[in-house]
Amino acid sequence: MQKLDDMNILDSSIMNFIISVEKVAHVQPNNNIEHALLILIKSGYTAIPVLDTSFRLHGLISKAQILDSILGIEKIEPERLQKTLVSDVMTSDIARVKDTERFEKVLSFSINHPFICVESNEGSFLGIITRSKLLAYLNGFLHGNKRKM
Ligand code: 2BA
Repeated sequence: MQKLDDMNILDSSIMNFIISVEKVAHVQPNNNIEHALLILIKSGYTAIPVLDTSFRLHGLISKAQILDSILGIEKIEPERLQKTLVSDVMTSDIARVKDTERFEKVLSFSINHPFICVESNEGSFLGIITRSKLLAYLNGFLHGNKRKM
């Protein structure tokens, strides 16, 4: 089979795959983790981005991190839900790229990350690229291309 990089797919604009900011569930760093847990449960997602009021990306927060943070020595301590802030629990070690990044880069990030955050050059959060969108595109491309060969 022809190599993928001979087909220019690795140079595709990543903006073809973005889920734009208005469709992305998110919380703010100064929300408490009770609010974050409610958003996570209602949206159905495992983890979502943390954005400030200027739509700058601070990190991501997951159900597992929240549950871990309310775990006491021998019991769950739900009273911590209201007292603890998202900024105390979130991780800032996330997959993030600029909107000018190449497809190849997000594809390699998606091996270890279910979604990748996309920012403008000025640092505004633009949206996310999910592993499923990348795989769907790759699958369509390979099948479409196979038929042509
Ligand atoms: P997860 O929450 O672990 O979700 C894994 C996959 O489960 C999703 O893959 C999707 O196929 C399905 N899924 C989960 N919750 C769903 C829901 N409420 N409605 C429909 N399908 C649902 P992807 O769509 O590839 O998303 C990968 C990851 O990207 C998600 O991982 C989540 O962390 C994040 N994500 C996706 N869309 C998002 C959005 N609109 N807002 C915030 N985060 C999003």
